[in-house]
Amino acid sequence: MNLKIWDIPAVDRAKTLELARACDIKPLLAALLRARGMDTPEKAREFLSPGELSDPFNMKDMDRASSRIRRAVEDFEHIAVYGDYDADGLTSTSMLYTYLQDKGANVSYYIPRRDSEGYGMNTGAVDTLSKEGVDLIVTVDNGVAAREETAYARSLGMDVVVTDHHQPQGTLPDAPVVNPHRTDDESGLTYLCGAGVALKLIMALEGDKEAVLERYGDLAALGTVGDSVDLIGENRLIVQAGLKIMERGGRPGLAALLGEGPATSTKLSFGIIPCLNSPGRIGTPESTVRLLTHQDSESAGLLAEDLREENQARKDMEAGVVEAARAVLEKRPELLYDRVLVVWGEDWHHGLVGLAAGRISELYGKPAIVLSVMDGEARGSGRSIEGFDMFRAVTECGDLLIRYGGHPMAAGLTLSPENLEEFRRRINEYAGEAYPEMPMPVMRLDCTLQGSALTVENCRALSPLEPFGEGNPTPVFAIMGALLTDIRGFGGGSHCELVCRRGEASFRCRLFRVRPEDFPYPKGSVVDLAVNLEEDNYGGRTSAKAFVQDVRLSGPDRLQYLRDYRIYEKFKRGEGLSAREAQRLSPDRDRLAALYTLLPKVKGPGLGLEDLAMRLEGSGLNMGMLMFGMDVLRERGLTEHSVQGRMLQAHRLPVKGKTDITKSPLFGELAALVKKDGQEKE
Ligand SMILES: [Mn+2]
Repeated sequence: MNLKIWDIPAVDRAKTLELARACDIKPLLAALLRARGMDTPEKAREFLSPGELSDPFNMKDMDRASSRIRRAVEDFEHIAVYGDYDADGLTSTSMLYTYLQDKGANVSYYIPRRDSEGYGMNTGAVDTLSKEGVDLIVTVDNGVAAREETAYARSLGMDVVVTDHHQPQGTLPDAPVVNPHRTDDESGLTYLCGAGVALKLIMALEGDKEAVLERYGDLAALGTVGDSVDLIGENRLIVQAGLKIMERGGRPGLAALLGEGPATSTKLSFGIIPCLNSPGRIGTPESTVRLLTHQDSESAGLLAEDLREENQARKDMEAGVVEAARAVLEKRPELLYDRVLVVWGEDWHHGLVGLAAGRISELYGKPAIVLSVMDGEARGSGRSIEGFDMFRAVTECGDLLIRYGGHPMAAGLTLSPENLEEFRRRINEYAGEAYPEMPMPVMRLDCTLQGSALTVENCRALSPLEPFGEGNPTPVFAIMGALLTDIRGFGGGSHCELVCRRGEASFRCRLFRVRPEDFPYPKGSVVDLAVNLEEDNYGGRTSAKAFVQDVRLSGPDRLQYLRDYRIYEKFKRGEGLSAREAQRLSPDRDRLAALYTLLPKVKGPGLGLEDLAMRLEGSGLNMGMLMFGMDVLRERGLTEHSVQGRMLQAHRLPVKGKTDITKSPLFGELAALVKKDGQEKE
């Protein structure tokens, strides 16, 4: 079962109106600013008004880096831009390559392969560049850790300039190193991505900051959104400028990829950036650089079409990995009760395991690690939920791993396949000790809204907050207590459209990736909706569209549902329970009978778990008892069932003779797990 706890900050009406008046903005915008911590007119104005670009030479070593590159341009030395295969690395590469070409430099670029070379500089690549007659290597989005490779390049007679935004570890390479994370860098630009640092380098080379932003802001914006760095400070300026440039359609390849309609940060995140990333994952990353540096608008359409096709192939392959991972988990359902889901398979594409881990984590509301076994090695990637430190957890199992790295929300790891089972056991053992209660998946909302407020005018009131992204998320609104009057399919039946009524207002909203038959609540339910609001200009008509991020039944206490469900998970893992916990799980004969009578007589469509729990609340049956009770009924041969997500598939079986349901051995198993008072401290 996967439920999210909603966190909706209370709105102080008086203070919101005061802020709206002081800044001369709409109350809705004022409420959002307050919800995001901009609660004084000063803070609000500072956030809403664009600041200024700082002097690129504030960055340590920018003078050394730019003068070395300038000399290379003047002397027609062969310059190689050394990039990376993700959106940040590819946009950085495209930006610096285009700029140097425009300056008439002798320039080429090099992107390492994800599967065979991995991230960063390697000596094989340095050899290749040396044979090609390269005089100067300029790294973008990598290089700060390449101390040995830099020394090797210099031993072959090449110079190196490093530009990067990754945390330095140990001694810096012996070269000019531009990196806002250097301990002796005082620029304060630690939030820049690789493309942001490359943009600063071009500003240093060119002199006119504004002109450079105007010319390359679109590429820098793609790197900034693609790398999920916080949209604060100059990152806001970069993305704002970038969106304007894209709207004008300056770069042929990008214009072709963007297609019709306005450029928004959502469109970048969900439409453009996955296309830029796909070649680096499953194909040749150079296709992205070719598209981004292409000059001819006629053939740019073809390159964009190729990238779209490759992205579709990536999506299909990713869905395949997710399906395969789910099949593994559902074949051994006991794995689903683990605190950290660990799942692996043979020959899953390495470029896709991270995306698959994100999807599995989202589906089950738990941290998830997906690994692929290939060529005698298991390589994988983990994605966490807020509050659980994935990197720490992986580090605790470091002795089982060949390589690993990451941060609290994500980690990468490599190990020998024979250690996989032990790794799964150990990371869950660690999680059990460090997080007896795992953090609940939380959905953060901005404020509540009436159904009648889903208007174009309100969409536009939000635009001063743009660009949305990391650190400044797209606003999410709660619409409470809406009557669900219809559930329709669209997009060939793979998505839902919900038709709702609240008071006089009726409205529709769209829920992606859930088929109408998998929607957990029946028509006529009263629900709370968490929605994003977006202006839509389809076929010349402007309307407001609401996209459902989450939906729940109005009324019941979700936190209690989740808590009781987690007691049931503890029982399934065979962990010790307190007497009170065991009591929360243990239904009496009447409650079991109430549960039994609500189940259909024959196999049919699924039942929503929360819906069922709500109907059973009157008989004192909670979510934990419901789950435990289903196991009892099955054990007694009375029913069959399975659980998927928030849906229960269950039906009664023909009854043979009399059965005493309270005699199920499961009650004995439950009692055996109850800790005696004296043992509780151990
Ligand atoms: Mn990066």
